[in-house]
Amino acid sequence: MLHRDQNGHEVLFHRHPGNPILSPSDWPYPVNSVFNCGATKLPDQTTLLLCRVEDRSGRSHLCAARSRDGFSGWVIDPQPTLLPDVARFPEEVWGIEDPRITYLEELDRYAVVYTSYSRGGPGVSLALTRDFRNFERYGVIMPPEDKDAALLPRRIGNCWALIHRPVTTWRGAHIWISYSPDLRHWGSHKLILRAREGGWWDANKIGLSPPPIETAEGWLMIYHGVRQNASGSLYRLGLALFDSRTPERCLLRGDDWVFGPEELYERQGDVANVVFPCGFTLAPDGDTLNLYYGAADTRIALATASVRTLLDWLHANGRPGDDLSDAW
Ligand code: BMA
Repeated sequence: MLHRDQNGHEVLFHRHPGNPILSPSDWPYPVNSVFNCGATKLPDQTTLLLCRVEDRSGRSHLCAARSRDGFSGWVIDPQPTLLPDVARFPEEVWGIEDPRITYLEELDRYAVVYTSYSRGGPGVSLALTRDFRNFERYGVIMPPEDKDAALLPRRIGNCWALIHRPVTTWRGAHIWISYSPDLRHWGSHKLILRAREGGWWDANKIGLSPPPIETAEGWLMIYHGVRQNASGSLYRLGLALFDSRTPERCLLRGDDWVFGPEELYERQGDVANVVFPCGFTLAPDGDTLNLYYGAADTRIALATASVRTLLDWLHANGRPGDDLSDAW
């Protein structure tokens, strides 16, 4: 059934009535804020969120929360799950942030790709884990300034693929893909989606939100666009679809944003007007998407959508990907 909002726009994402589902006061130890979380389903169907937690030093670490139904009864680790390890990884000096989780069947491990906040700016770091208790850290895999990164769940040809967002001086910050045979050595870098210009909602700065979602039609990407205005930054979400065998090829990109801050818990907080998903899970029906997002950099909320409906919307409202031959 088609839902429309009061302005006549099709509603693609439905907020959970229990939002926000996790807040700083839920934490078993003192914290300032809990937000941008990676998400996955464990083998027993428990939902695990790996949450970014900011303490009163201003730095972030990661903490796991587990729930049977994915929205209530959260069991939160009594201590931080993954702390910066500055002695071994000095690039984590100002904290670790915004994890994206991808299960790698070939390795039977979850890959956690996160932002390491170094003196030189944010970079992309990787850790592998089986249980979210012990982590094998790979260190920095993309040097600063780079963030908003996630792995695809399987190799493309012989290589792993990483989506990420380096900052270049060419008209803003765009989304790239890079490939690696071993998760350590990265190359074949390609720009795959560029920020638009001028008055667009996604002008100048875009980034991957949760890891791309594999569908029969290709990789469905939910990305954020950052609009600068007189009151600051406005974070909203858009959709794009990439070829399943050649994920650097954008098949469709929507013009309009599809989800943005509306509710008070998204509009007010440490950083106003931010919805920032870093993770999703799929329901057993294979279609219902649970999107977990940081709301105003303060708390965590959940919105659901139908993957089929998102694809239909892209077919009806999308246009073919840009020619990026002049993007270098
Ligand atoms: C981005 C990231 C996110 C944050 C957002 C809004 O650059 O740092 O972690 O949620 O800004 O502050």
